[in-house]
Amino acid sequence: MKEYQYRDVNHRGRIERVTYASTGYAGEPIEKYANVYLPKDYDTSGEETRYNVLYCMHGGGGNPDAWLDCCKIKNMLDYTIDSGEVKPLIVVFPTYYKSDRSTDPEKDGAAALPAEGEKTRIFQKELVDELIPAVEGKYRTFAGGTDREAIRASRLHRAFTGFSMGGCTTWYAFIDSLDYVSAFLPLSGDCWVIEMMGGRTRTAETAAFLHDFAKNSGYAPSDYRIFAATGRADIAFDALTPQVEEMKNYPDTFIFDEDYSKGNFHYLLAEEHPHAYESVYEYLYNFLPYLF
Ligand code: FER
Repeated sequence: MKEYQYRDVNHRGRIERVTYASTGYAGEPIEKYANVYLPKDYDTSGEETRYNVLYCMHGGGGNPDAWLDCCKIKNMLDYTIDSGEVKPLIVVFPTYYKSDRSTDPEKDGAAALPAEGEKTRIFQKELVDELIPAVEGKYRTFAGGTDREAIRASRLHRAFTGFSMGGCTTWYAFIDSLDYVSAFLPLSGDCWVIEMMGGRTRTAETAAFLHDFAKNSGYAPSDYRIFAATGRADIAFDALTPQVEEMKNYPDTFIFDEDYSKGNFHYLLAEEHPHAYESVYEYLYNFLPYLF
């Protein structure tokens, strides 16, 4: 694994907020925001210049600012783009919570609050019907419009990643939003589609579910890519590692390769890294050149 060192970068991108209308768990109207990273030269690159988009989800208890506040991801994006290692892209930091700041049940919908993993699945509809239209209707991306058809047509230019519960969100993006997203980077989070921590507790069923879904999706293995990662000192290690190993048993859908430019399925295992944003942004650094 390539480690990332902080660098002084003179040509930097900037962060803007996008607000959009959504609904709470009881269907009540709410307003939310996402942070949007715009790469250097976004304003001067010209009307024809279009940008790939990476959606980047926080972990449990987080908010749209968590990634930006908890690790050197902005410096890493500025550096890799300025040095030419990574093609300029837009990175969006949303939240799967129904409020931007609080996970307090009193504010988030009291007794009817869904379980944490379920919230990350409920988010998938918001992603396609509310967040992507708000972001990609505003900025110069490859989406030719904001309806589902236009978002589907530009899926090769859209990736999704997340840390921990954001990794759980990423597996659900694969299952529920494959029509709209082509690259998936679950970082230190396993797939909870069978049950909570199912990568560890229900390994075979989790992998079989993912395989059956992919097989029946109508997409060929070359139409999607999965870049998973964690560290040996991470609480997700015991869940994600068996899940990945089991998924390797289905090479008709998940074509594993150590080389990120080959196959469609990759696993980066860092030696000592714990469960932290400061770990996972380095995994992203390793994967970024291969996303689009
Ligand atoms: C995992 C390990 C930990 C995981 C989620 C967590 C989705 C979440 C921990 C927390 O929010 O405290 O494999 O997978």
